[in-house]
Amino acid sequence: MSIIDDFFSLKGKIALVTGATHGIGMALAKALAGAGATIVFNDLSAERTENALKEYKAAGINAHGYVFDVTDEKAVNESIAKITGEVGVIDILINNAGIIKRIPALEMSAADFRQVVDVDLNAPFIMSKAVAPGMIAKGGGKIINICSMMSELGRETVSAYAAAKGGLKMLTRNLASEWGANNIQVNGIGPGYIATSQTGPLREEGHPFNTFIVGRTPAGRWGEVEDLQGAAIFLSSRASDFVNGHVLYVDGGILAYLGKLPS
Ligand code: NAP
Ligand code: GCO
Repeated sequence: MSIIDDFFSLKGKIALVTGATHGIGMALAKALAGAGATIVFNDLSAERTENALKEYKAAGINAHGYVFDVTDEKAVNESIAKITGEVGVIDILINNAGIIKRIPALEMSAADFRQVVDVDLNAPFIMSKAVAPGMIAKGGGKIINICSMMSELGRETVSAYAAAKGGLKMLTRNLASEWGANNIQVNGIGPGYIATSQTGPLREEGHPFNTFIVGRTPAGRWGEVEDLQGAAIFLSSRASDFVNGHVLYVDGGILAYLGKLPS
């Protein structure tokens, strides 16, 4: 066996990626499939799940799709039991499903704030708690939480998202602390600004954010979903067995950079 296979192969592993019908989730699922894992994913909509199954199939991936809401604890527990029966015990969980609401804090309702925290922070807790017993019984597992630049930084209009993603970084550290002795590694990936539907409104022609973010990123460009694939394979594989509670920022250097001097 080559050293690459020994460290990075995911053959025989079952990976569940939440919200993986498109965007970052689908790219991460495809990466894990390429490394040999069996892919399970979910979405809120049956139609999007069906379409994604076709897209995975076209890419040569025999994925398993389920429809459930990651914030609904009862539905999550029932779905994990179903997946365990139909596919097997989950070895790798990627908590990817997420939402954002860009509303200034003074105008944001508590209901909107709660909804963002529910999807971006409470749901990763619910999901992790649902898969951990299977991992513990099996002797270990990997959980990857998709964090954000907003796990470290704030900006106008994203108070709920920043609160949730900052909380997700600390949930990552806490679950790593609680479950490390069970050989479960809980880590995060912190994407920079990535071109997906979530950031579509910020990338529209002429939007000042587009120029702002390219200037704020030492790499000088938006990230592509493929930029995150290597980090996902690393944190899912044996290569990261002694990496725990870490957030790996894949941001083209944003967090290292003070920003350009105005010309
Ligand atoms: P996206 O295109 O909006 O995808 C988000 C996915 O989450 C969608 O498939 C969505 O399903 C699903 N989802 C939302 N609420 C759900 C729920 N309650 N139950 C199940 N699935 C649900 O966003 P993305 O850009 O790929 O982002 C993926 C993750 O990366 C998110 O956590 C996001 O915060 C994070 N992130 C993104 C960026 C970026 O620059 N794009 C940067 C850092 C972090 P539907 O399509 O059915 O709504
Ligand atoms: C925003 C963006 C971000 C990104 C991402 C950065 O409005 O500032 O949507 O929050 O999506 O999470 O890492």
